Amino acid sequence: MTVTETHCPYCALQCGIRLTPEIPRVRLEPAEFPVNRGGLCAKGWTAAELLDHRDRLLTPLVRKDAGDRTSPLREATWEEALDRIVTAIRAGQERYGPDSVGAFGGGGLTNEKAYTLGKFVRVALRSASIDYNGRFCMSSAATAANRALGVDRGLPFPLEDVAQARTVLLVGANPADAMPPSMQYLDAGRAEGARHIVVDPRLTATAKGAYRHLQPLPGTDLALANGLLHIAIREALIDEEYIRDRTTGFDAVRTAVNSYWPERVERMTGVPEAHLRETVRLLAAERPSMILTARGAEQHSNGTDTAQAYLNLALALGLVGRPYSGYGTITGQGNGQGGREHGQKADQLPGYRRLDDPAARAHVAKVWGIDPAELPLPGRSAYEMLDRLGTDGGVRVLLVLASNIAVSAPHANHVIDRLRALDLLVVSDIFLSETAALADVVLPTAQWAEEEGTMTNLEGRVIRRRSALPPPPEVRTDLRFLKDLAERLGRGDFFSDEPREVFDELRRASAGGIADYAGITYERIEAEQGVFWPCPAEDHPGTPRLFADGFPTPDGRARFVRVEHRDPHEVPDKLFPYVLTTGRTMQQYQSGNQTRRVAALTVSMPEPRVELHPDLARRHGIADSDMVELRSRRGRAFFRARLNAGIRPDTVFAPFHWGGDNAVNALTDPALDRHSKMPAFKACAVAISRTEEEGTR
Ligand SMILES: Nc1nc2c(c(=O)[nH]1)N[C@H]1C(S)=C(S)[C@@H](COP(=O)(O)OP(=O)(O)OC[C@H]3O[C@@H](n4cnc5c(=O)[nH]c(N)nc54)[C@H](O)[C@@H]3O)O[C@H]1N2
Ligand SMILES: Nc1nc2c(c(=O)[nH]1)N[C@H]1C(S)=C(S)[C@@H](COP(=O)(O)OP(=O)(O)OC[C@H]3O[C@@H](n4cnc5c(=O)[nH]c(N)nc54)[C@H](O)[C@@H]3O)O[C@H]1N2
Ligand code: SF4
Ligand SMILES: [Mo]
Repeated sequence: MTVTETHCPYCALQCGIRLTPEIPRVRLEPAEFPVNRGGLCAKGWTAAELLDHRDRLLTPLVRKDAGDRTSPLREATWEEALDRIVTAIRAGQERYGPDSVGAFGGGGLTNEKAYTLGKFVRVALRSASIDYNGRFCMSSAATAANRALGVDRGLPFPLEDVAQARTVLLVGANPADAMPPSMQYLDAGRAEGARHIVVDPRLTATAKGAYRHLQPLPGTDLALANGLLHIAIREALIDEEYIRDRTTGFDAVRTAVNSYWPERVERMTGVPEAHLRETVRLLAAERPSMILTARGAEQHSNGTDTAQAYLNLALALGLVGRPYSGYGTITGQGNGQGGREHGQKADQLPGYRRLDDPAARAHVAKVWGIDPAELPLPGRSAYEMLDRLGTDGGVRVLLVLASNIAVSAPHANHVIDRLRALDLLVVSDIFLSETAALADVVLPTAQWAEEEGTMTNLEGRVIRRRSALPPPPEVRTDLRFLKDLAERLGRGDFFSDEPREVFDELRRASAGGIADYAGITYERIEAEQGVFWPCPAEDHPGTPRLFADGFPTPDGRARFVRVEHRDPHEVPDKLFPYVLTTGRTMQQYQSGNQTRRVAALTVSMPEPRVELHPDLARRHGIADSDMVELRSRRGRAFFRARLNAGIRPDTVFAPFHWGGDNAVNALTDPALDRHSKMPAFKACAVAISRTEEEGTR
């Protein structure tokens, strides 16, 4: 019996699992990997169910009548599917120029695939049009970390360090539902008396076990952070020596936070002054301490500045680079970290290099064997690209790999309209997602247990995804599909569909960059249970902990950045009197295209529920389990009510794992953060009412 040690297909924790061949397919068990240590959540336990699921796409699909999207999808050969794609690419580029063909990628793709997709768009399509769903995920925290620390590695320390911290401030993070096995580290700390302060408008499972729950109005986390720093300065809790020796720019921040006095911050956020003072005192005195943010703080039209405000606080307290201390963002998707390093971002080349940096262009062009002048310039960010699909100057032919944007993009009905306006939509997926259902060509792709490659987890640990079984006969990996397509475009020689070969090229392309993988090999990953980047040489041990000796900025110092509170782009008014915030439930994953097909998960979480405070519900005559209609300026959606005394009475919460009438993204605000281009998923204005309409599912 060959046992395959690999990792869960879903979130960034990348729990280790073991697959053993068994009739009908495989047996899945948790492995003793350093991150999960034998733990798995319900999604991981049931992941193998999808390998031979009856809904699985097993052949390419094309429209019965090419060019008519109202005609049904029918099975096709790869030849026919690729021909249709190539014909549309040629026609589009001839008529509208190279940038009219583009790609939308995903943070679930292996490093090899994300790298190849970025290269494919620049080298085979010679187009600037590529971005990916990570823009909707941790782009705000990434932008802030790059500004402050010169590098964006979600956690700059192994997850196990969290157990050693005496104080942890968790801002807009709910790991108890989003990464259940990670709770063993939080729980270990709590058992030793660590104080955890959870900042969330809802009393979550994470908040319930914490020392303190702060319940701000959504979108006021920046004011909260500036308020905490204000108190730290007033009470002489800041680390003057650290600020002097290891940072620049503090004076401007000191001036900026001057006006965030506690009474004012209490009014802005709703968090009592006493809790503000207690939080700073714990962070400063009960060390080591950590500040961790996740999507609750970051997915706002001021998300970058919000993450920045927490970085400012962490730096002022002298936490960053000290043992079991510092700032981190909890990355979300399986390869959310690696997926943001190797070039599927509009402005990026492999190794976290910048596409507009001449030295970076020269280095990568050399590895790719092209003239640097051939490389396009940076393109548009995810929502900016989607917003212009099918318009003058916009993308006309779009390839979507590993994202279900018809469900997960903000202002989803508009995005669906734009997808319909394309000349050709190509979607590669495992199942017919809501996005694939709109496509002209659908391509079936291999699943996690059928492919080789690497993923980089939330700690910056590069790990291996291993194949336990072959994909079904007519199913190809995304690497193979991209190579096949490149061949037809006359650029096949530049591409490989052999993961190891791609990884070796990625290592060379990333060498000398910020995310340097040069010293990482498949063999080392296996022998060392993952290797932490940066790892510039094969005899380099890798870097589990960053910043002990300095920061990768030109002067080696971390940078303070002055940031000010701004109201969310859309605030409640008479017509839309409540704040809608959105997020996750434990049993479902993302757009739900995978987990909604797993029987055990759907039984325990069959439909989305909107969480309402009982007082708010009463005011609208809503009882638990009633159907509720939510309306925003952009659309409406239906949810069954769940009364929850632990949520703010002015705020409602709904998950985004469903489409159609239950799509919360029909409501969300696509206002973008001006630095990261992150949409305001976590705050828009809505009206609520009880309804007899059920909506479809
Ligand atoms: N079960 C499950 N697990 C997942 C995923 C999944 O879809 N399902 N997705 C994975 C991915 S890609 C990601 S990015 C991570 C996300 O992981 P998290 O960021 O932990 O998850 P969210 O539920 O999006 O948001 C966290 C919390 O933010 C709160 N919140 C909302 N608005 C605000 C606000 O304005 N301020 C503050 N302070 N808090 C606010 C919400 O109430 C929520 O409890 O999870 C990963 N893990
Ligand atoms: N309202 C609201 N909206 C949100 C969020 C929120 O908190 N609130 N969170 C945002 C965040 S953080 C994220 S990360 C996004 C996620 O949203 P999406 O990008 O839609 O994420 P998934 O549902 O994981 O989509 C991945 C798709 O790729 C398929 N797939 C899986 N593996 C592969 C592969 O290897 N190759 C190919 N070709 N396909 C594959 C899956 O079946 C699935 O259909 O949603 C964002 N949208
Ligand atoms: S926590 Fe994430 S990686 Fe671990 S089993 Fe659950 S979904 Fe998979
Ligand atoms: Mo995410």
